[in-house]
Amino acid sequence: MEVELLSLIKQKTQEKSALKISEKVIAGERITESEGLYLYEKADLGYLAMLANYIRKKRFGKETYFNKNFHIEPTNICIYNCKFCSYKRKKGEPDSWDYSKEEMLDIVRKYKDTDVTEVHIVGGVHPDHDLHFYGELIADIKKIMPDIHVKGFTAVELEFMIRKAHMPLEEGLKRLKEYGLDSIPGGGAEIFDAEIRKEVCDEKTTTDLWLKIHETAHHLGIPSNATILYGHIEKYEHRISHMAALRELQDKTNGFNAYIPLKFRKENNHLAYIGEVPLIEDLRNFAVSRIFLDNIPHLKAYWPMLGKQLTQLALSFGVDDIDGTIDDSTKIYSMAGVDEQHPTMTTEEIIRLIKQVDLEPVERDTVYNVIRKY
Ligand code: V47
Ligand code: SF4
Repeated sequence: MEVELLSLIKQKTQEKSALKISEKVIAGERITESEGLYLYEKADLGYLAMLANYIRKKRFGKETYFNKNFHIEPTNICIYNCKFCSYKRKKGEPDSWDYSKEEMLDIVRKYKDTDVTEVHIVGGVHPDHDLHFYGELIADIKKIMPDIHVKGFTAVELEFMIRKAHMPLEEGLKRLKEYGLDSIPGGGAEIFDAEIRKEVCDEKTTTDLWLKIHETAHHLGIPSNATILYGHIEKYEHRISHMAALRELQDKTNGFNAYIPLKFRKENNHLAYIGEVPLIEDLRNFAVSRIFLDNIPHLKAYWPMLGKQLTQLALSFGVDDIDGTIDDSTKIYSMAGVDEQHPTMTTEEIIRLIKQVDLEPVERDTVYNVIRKY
């Protein structure tokens, strides 16, 4: 496979840098930040696909992961004002919501006798809700579904709820683990570069604190994911420095399971004037992420954001995971203009989507234990 790939790449490119990078990748060596930048700026898309797909196939063969999950979005009331956000509302605004604990438990009860394995909880940063409010929610969810995996709260939500409960960070995370928190989703990372972060989400948890929260969680045995929000005002160098920070932390903790690039969607927010990057840019970004981030095992295409067709294409650009079946309940993207207004896929649809591109669907749990192969 290696020899074939190298000779194919040699036929396709005379570029010295491209050849050197492919030799490194095939030898299992890490590429540098300037090589990563080269990939974004200069590399041919076909070459990127070959290299990214080579890595993906070497690790996972044709296996393509998904899980059975549902979302709870407790509230869209938020103390912050991220410019890219189409979702946040102020208290009292007509399309705001703020579910009571009982309303959220009613959502959980709908899944009680199903084979769903994960609940993903993410929402706005509500000014009144502290760690104990959410901790009790988690504990009560587990009374209804004792085996469900609770993947909950971005580092941004965690920072606020722990601060609101007047607890130090580590103690707060420990307490949430005791309540039943199993893992942390990757949101809130946005873009780590200080200047760009200031431009797009000035008030939000700083980069250092986002990284600290994930590092502390990993030390406590709470795994997590990481995201990037790309395709707005950032440049390629900022995507590279973002991934470099994650790669460095992962070297220390090995606590990240998946990297999830989130494409900026433009409707109903203050950055709408920028527009959206073309699909080709999404594919380039997936491939470079797969090649650069050599120590985060899974690369996830979040289909409710990308749409089903682009998700299928992404599977040839290094992606090995397409998230879950998801219920009707995620509004972050539908409010930002994504075509999938009711993002649900049945297990059969997910399986078909994966098989149509000659890959093998594998149902996993949140931490990638295999549940069933189809
Ligand atoms: O941090 C907000 C993003 C994130 C927009 O860990 C937007 O498995 C695009 O955390 N266009 C939250 N993106 C979502 C999140 C997540 C999603 C999927 C899987 C996982 C996981 C985590 O949503 C926010 C922000 O980056 N977001 N507005 C927008 N207009
Ligand atoms: Fe609040 Fe999250 Fe929207 Fe930022 S992205 S305003 S933190 S809901």
